[in-house]
Amino acid sequence: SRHERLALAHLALDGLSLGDAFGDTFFGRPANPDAIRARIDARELANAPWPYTDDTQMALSLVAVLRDKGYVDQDELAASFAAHYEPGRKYGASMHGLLRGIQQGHPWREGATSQFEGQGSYGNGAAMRVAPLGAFFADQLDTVVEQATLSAEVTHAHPEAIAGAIAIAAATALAWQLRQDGLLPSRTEFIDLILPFLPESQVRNKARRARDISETTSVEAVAAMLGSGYAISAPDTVPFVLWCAGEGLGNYTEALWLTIRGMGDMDTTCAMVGGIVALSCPEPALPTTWLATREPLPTWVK
Ligand code: F2R
Repeated sequence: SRHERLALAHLALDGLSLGDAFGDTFFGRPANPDAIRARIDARELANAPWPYTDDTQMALSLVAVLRDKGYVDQDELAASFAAHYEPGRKYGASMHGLLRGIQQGHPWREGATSQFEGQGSYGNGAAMRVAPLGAFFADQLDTVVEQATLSAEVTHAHPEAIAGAIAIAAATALAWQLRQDGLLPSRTEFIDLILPFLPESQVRNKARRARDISETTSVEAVAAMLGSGYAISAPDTVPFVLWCAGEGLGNYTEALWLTIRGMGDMDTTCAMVGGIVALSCPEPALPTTWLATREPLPTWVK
């Protein structure tokens, strides 16, 4: 039922926003990887509150549109992104102009397709917000692919950004399906299930590499091999996220501690991994003490 779908979308939203807020507490600190690694080794959490960023802010709109419409109404989604645009949430550079343009009445499609001299954005912003959509349509993978594409197009017209969104949404849906079946696959098996849904792209090629990396490889080496989002692009972020999610299925906090070791775009890698892995965990999926430290989500998405 719509009610059950929405409950799954909210679980993914909590997993995503908690990952986003957790990751952001490591991000932008003095650029000293050793200090960050020492905190990770000591499992040292930042003091409350943990503010969330653009990843969550845009995911809230997606959940609100799914709640109200039951599908991705692109005009509604664009309007919601613009209505809830908060410039201080650390959006990707091109989003400011795009969302201000929509606020001023410019058509979203024109804005999205004209980004970067007509290429469209291949940033990771379409993938970072999409896990709740994968959860909402978790029992229908073809619909996940179609609706993830529609949700991406509103801001990210580049095929790589769309492939990234499909990958994260499909991973979330599959995480839920596998849990329903009582299965906890290996990372290799998990990524193998995602690959058939991905269009030909760098994201897919690198996801295949993520599937095939040997079991003894450290997360730091994987981040160096695949990229962990320093370029904040979909191909530089999503394959690493699939590797981390595949390794961390069934254990939310360990999945995030693993992901954070990869450094890079930490709020966004953790948001994506958190959204996926939340759907794979036994209840309660998320640590209540961590949830209590995250900035509360606004009431308009309830
Ligand atoms: N690191 C950020 N945001 C920057 C924070 C700036 C500032 N310090 C602040 O505090 O406000 N994280 C956020 O950005 C990522 C999501 O980005 P999104 O939504 O995809 O944005 P954008 O600008 O479209 O793409 C990101 C960058 O990718 C490069 N790029 C994309 N398409 C390109 C193309 N066709 N050609 C060339 N370059 C392209 C550009 O550098 C874009 O700015 C998330 O990590 C989010 O948390």
